[in-house]
Amino acid sequence: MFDKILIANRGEIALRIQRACRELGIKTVAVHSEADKEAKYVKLADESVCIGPAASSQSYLNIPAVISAAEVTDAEAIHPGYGFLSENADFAERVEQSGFVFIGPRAETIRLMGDKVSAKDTMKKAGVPCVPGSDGALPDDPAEIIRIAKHIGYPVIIKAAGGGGGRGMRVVHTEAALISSVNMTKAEAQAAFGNPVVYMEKFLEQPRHIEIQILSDQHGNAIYLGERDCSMQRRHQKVLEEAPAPGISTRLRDKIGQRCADACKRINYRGAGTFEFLYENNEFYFIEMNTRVQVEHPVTEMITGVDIVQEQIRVAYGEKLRLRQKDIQFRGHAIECRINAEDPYTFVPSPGRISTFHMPGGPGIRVDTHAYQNYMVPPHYDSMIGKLIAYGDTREQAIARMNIALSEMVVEGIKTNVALHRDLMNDAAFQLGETSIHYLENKLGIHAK
Ligand code: MV4
Repeated sequence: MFDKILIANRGEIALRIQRACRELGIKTVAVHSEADKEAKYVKLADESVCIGPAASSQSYLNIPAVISAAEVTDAEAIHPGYGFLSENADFAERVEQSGFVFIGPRAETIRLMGDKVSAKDTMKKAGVPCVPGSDGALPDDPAEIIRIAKHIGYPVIIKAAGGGGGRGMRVVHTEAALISSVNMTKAEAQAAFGNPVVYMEKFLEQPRHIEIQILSDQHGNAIYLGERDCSMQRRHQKVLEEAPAPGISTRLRDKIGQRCADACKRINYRGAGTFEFLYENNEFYFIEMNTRVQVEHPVTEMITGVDIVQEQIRVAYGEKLRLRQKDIQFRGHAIECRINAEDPYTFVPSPGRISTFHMPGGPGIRVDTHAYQNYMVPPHYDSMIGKLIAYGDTREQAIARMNIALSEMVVEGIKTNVALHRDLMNDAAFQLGETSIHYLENKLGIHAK
């Protein structure tokens, strides 16, 4: 196994990765910005290196600084976590060219999935069901674009190949608006991603966002770890996630999961990955693939007993997957509430010093956080300060335990979104498992474009 891993991230995921390393007997190197130098997870690592000033662009996104830190500490591999450089194909390439192992897929796989047109094309060919739409990129000829939209049927959505995660999209309801919408989306895509390529899909009105977790090794083995429902979101920021997704049958899970695992084998995928789907009228439609560990991975860990971060590391080292599909049992239900330093209803960030910090516990409760009493939440990064995960034999028990845990949780000195989570646990539609990607924004009275 690796002797030493550098963790190119911060916050709760940096601590989560350290824990996985420690259990595998691997030494850890934390890299941090000047704003994070006093954080406890930095002190907990075997070694730490300051890689730059507070601004992410000069520290956590600074590729030469991260690689130099790996060189001076003699680390063998780099774990990128989520966000920052985790899905940067150029970074993965430079890591490997510098002689380190990138804990994630090969650079070419990241690049393939980063381009949403090639990702969709690849998955369609691999037998993964996709949203009906244009066959690849839209052509230039307006008459041709009009013909494609007519064939799909309105409303349609125009998406940038270089986008993803909600960036660079536009819904079109009528033929009259089509060509100008395509042109505007292309111009925005060129400005934002340096790539004007766009594609078209049928616009699904009230879907749920359900994703499939996979693990794949470099020896032709791939398994699925079931699905997560991530529909509860606001402005493309997930608020809470759960596994399994309410109302998905074992048969449907196995069918879509096996399609994803087969696709991984076909593209010789390496590591952990997530297939993102829209789910409407009992059908899954692939939209994007994420080639990193995700924030919400713990709900899958809770219902399968698999440590996804440890498996990422083992697979990156070159080991064969130790688990076969038949070894994976889905048991119980898990919900994750993302705890953010922000106003619970305006969502305005609320950095500052945490004066009181009391975390809940008891059966089925897991807290993934790097925060503590007196911790200073820096203003420079994402506002998430931790994740509260509740497991139960049933969804009802997970909700009941989450309610108790939220009532025990005390975070003072900054604002948090705990009140929103308390509200959601008692929301009738949530309790029935009857929400969609638009539910929370409607509940909050935001009528997003
Ligand atoms: C869609 C869609 C409806 N129909 N595609 C937004 C994020 C990006 N990953 C894909 N997104 C969407 N694609 C079709 N054909 C609606 C969304 C969407 C969405 C998707 C997942 C989670 C939250 C969302 C919020 C608004 C829109």
